[in-house]
Amino acid sequence: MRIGIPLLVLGTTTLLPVAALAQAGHAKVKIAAPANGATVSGPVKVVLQATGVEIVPATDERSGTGHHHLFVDHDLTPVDDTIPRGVTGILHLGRGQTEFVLDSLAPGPHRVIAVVANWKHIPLKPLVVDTVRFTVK
Ligand SMILES: [Cu+2]
Repeated sequence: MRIGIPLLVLGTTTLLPVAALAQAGHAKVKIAAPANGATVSGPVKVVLQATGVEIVPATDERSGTGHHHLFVDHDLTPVDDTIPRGVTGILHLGRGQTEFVLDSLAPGPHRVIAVVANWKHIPLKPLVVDTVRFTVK
């Protein structure tokens, strides 16, 4: 028994790959820039950091992966539905990008919501989401 327990603990630790963490709901996204509450000059570069999920092009149909979406001054669409295309204020970073430059934001307050969705453009569950509010000078 004294030998068996440490071996069991070691085995459990080494058998937790990234995909398992994602499925366990540990995937997260953070909008690293702009900072929440910041006042910035345009154009505004949005920088995204995802953990627990592999960010890939939308053509990559594997579980444990996804691509970023930005809702710019736009509310989230229903989370069980496909994120629409061709809608002003909804951006698919479908080539697996982790940065996007917003070059036409008017001066004033803005809100950006980042959501990671799978190759079908359906948000991952539990939601992998972050929000920042900032002001353009
Ligand atoms: Cu998409």
